[in-house]
Amino acid sequence: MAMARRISPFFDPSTAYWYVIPSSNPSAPIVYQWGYPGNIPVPGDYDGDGKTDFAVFDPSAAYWYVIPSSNPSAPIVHQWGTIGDVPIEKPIGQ
Ligand SMILES: [Ca+2]
Repeated sequence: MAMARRISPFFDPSTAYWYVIPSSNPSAPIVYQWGYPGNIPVPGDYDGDGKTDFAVFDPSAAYWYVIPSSNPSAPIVHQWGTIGDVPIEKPIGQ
């Protein structure tokens, strides 16, 4: 039996384009622009609905920009950290 293999999404920091292969429809990759060139991708489930949200951290301003999957039309903009900080992969303790 063949194992399903998940292909990781990626983020192009020079253009701020995301490239995602959805597990529900692998033949239709999603190409999505979110963030600005130079931003750091920080995808995660910020709204707690169990789905990963598009999110970037701007190290030049220490702002986080999140598109919550539960309400994509209301992006979350949040200042957290200081200029030059580096976001870590996962919250400590999880
Ligand atoms: Ca979510």
